[in-house]
Amino acid sequence: MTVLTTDQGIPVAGTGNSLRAGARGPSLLEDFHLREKLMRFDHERIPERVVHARGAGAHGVFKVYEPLDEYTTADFLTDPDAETPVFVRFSTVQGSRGSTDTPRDVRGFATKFYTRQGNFDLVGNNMPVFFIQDGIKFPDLVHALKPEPRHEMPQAASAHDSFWDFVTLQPETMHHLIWLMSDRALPRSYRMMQGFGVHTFRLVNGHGRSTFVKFHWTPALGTHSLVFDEAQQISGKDPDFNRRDLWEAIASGNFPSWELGVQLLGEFVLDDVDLLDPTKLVPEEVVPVTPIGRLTLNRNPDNFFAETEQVAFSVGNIVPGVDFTDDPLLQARLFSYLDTQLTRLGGPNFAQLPINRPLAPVHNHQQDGFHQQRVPVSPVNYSPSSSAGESSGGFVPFPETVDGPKERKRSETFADHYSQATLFWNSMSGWERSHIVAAYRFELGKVTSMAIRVRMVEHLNRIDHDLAVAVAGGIGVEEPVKSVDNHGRSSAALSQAVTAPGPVATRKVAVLVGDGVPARWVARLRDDLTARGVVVDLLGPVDGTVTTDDGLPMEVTRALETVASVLYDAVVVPDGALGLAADGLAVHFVASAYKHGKTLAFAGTGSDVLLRAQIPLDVPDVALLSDFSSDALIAALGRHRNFDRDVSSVPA
Ligand code: HDE
Repeated sequence: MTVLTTDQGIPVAGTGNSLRAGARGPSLLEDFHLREKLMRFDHERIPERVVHARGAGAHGVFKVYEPLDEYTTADFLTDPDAETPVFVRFSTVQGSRGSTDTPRDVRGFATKFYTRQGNFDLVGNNMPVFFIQDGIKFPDLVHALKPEPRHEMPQAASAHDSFWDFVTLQPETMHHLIWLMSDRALPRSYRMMQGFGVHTFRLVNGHGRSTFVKFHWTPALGTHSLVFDEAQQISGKDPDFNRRDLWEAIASGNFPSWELGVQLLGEFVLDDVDLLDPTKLVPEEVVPVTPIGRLTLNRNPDNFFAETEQVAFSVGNIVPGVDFTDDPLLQARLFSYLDTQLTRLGGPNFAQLPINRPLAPVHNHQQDGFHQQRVPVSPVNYSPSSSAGESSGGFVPFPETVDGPKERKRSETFADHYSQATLFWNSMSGWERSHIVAAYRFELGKVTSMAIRVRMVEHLNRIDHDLAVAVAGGIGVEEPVKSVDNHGRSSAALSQAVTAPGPVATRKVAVLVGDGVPARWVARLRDDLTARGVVVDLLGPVDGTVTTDDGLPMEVTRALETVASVLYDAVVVPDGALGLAADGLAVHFVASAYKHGKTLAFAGTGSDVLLRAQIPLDVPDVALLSDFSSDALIAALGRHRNFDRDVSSVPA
């Protein structure tokens, strides 16, 4: 058995009782074990990240498909044999560390590549554009977005006056805002969302030639979202929903993976897009995404604090062969990420923490400071010196010629704030549009100032007149007069409706059971589904067992009252389960699954439960399961949801 010791290595005899003057007497100050234990406890917390405080991380590997020497000298992008270790942290932006996983929010997608040439951090988001064009506005944006200073409300929510006051006075936010109002802000899983580097970066090859580049992550499981009502319910039912999903997938050996792709861009201004403007994207139809490698997450952290909490990303961590551009948002980030760690991680030596340590050797003359771990043995701590050689062959910045007057000025090429918001709107399917309208109505409906609502409708009217009319109608604002014509352009790649059906492995199916269910049928269905990697939970009226049609006990996974349909992707109601149709929880379960566009399958008397919930049995993805076939269910699961269903009158 391991002996319990103090931090000084002194064995302690026990940790259940403090040292007292007599069993009922006062505690003694000399109890060094008590004092040390409490001192350590009192200081367990570190400041949470000022943004992206809530997150989950995982280890993995990255491999490039083919050498990219034509574009870059970066070792991890030119050696297909190299398996580069990575650590990825996904996050929400607004909420504090203990907040829910599923608010309407942007998600962070930050990747640290531990390359042989040092650490490269790609600190991106799940949306390809950002709210503002210049980093000097970031504190204003975040102050407006975070809980209001008077009363620290609302938590992890953009639906409040200060946020909409700010964005309506800062029209460059309009493009990112419409992404935020779309289903992209509600990912079903971190494993099912895209990632983007957002800014334009450079790749630099061995001849010193630079190519502008935008980074894209594409999930193997497809890009899928929750619906807003579901996301709100999950916030209460399981606030760790996305974190748990990532953890369970990796723990069960279903390793999530993403393809890294690049848009290789030659020009500084492409049609009407200035590549230095982070509020713009380059449509994939104009410059396609070239797949270059694969990221696989294959190991959960051993300790959340040591790894996920202490990991320190920085946009400034780049390796030879990659470089920055003059995007003014990116330039500001180059200062911020290094600086913030001083407070968050308590001093300048955070790069020595195990999760931040590069695999490449570190040699320099930086020294001392809080929490120094290294014990330098060389007497030389300066450069040049008589005894130490100087380095060569390291990172050389791209020799961009820079010439201009010093001025606080935005480029004219950054002036268009609406046409890409229109592009996004035009690219949406019918159901995506209705979700966007509902989101604007919800958010603006919580804004108390009518002037702010009116201002927002005026902006929407410049994006698309029909959008503005639809939103205005829900928030008590007068219908605007059409002011501009929609340019009519669209980009199919922006819609989630056209993404191919994803694989079904790790999707969760609830089977509602009760006494009398057919044992063989349920077992066969479960085997069919689990053989394809689907997670099947048998939900019973209470924990323990139900008695099947052959009189034998069948173990249930969970009691119905401890879960909810929002935690599942599909529901099956078998034949013969006694009492289900009279169980309000079961009826509500199927009604809400239907409301959220999920697949429902039933057999025999299972239809009674659906009928009690007023669900029509003749719609395409409400499938009758017969002859033990689960094919219909699998096919529908692969399509994620049926968002075209009219569910407006479903009372759930
Ligand atoms: Fe960040 N951001 N950011 N950001 N950001 C931070 O760094 C900042 C921006 C992003 O999982 C902070 O270590 C400024 C864009 C992610 O640890 C901080 C500006 C994008 C994460 C910071 C931006 C991001 C952060 C807080 C405008 C997408 C979480 C703690 C100039 C491309 C990383 C920390 C993790 C975290 C500052 C804008 C993504 C304060 C000043 C654009 C994914 O340094």
